[in-house]
Amino acid sequence: MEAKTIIDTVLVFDQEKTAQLVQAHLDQGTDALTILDQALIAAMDEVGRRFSKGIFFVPEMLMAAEAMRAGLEVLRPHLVRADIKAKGTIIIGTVKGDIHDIGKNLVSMMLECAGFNVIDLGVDVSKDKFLAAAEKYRAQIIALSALLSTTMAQMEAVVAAVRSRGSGLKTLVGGAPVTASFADEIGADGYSPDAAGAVVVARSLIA
Ligand code: B12
Repeated sequence: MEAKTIIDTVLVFDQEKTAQLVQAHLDQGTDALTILDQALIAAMDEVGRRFSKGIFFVPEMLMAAEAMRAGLEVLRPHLVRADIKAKGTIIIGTVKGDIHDIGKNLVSMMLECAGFNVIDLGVDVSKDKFLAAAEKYRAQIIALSALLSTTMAQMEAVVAAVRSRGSGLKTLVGGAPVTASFADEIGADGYSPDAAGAVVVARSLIA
């Protein structure tokens, strides 16, 4: 797969062209996960680099995110894996103060494709909202996403509240600044650096 062309269309914020190229690669037989990793996620990494260097600003990040989303919509049906059906309900959301949702949406999509019942609470979700939803839907797992080092602390608050209830409800954390050692430190039950790994960890937490 020539990933560079898709990366380029994301970097010039072209939603239509990104979607077309993703479709073209699928038509040529490229695996959906390869397109996701080597083109769409790679493009967002470059967007992050340009933001850090002051080449891109928030509007550019947002437009690139929209282009990535257009590509993701084309990929969505191809990420379905009928062979790995699992059971269980997972509440997912981006923590309070944080509005990044691309990674969270990917994790949500992969979990759904793996056969979980996923309740997506969106972004900027408070601790109380996570807990209320877990109770309402009798969830087995609360999955938390954070993309800012400042909002990682929110994860700690949710995990602590879940642990103090001692109800068997599990927590799964992730997001670019989150590490396995941070997850350990705050007492989360599971961590994964990416969406595919989130499925594996979620299954092990429920088994
Ligand atoms: C796009 C983007 C935005 C968009 C978000 C649009 C959207 N709808 O999401 C907008 C423009 C809104 C934005 C705003 C801001 N952003 Co921003 N943003 C990014 C950018 C470029 C890409 C993020 C992304 O989508 N990556 C692609 C996805 C697929 O990757 P991911 O989110 O990491 O998810 C993967 C894994 O982490 C994991 N994962 C994610 N969630 C979960 C959850 C679970 C349970 C599990 C298991 C796994 C998991 O799986 C995913 C798939 O493999 C990053 C740079 C970067 N490379 O991360 C900066 C970045 C995150 N942003 C940053 C900053 C500073 C901001 C702002 C504060 C800027 C400002 N001055 O206003 C605001 C904050 C707004 C807020 N309150 O949240 C910094 C954060 C620095 C830090 N460590 O704190 C970064 C790192 C840029 C940088 N290099 O400085 N941003």
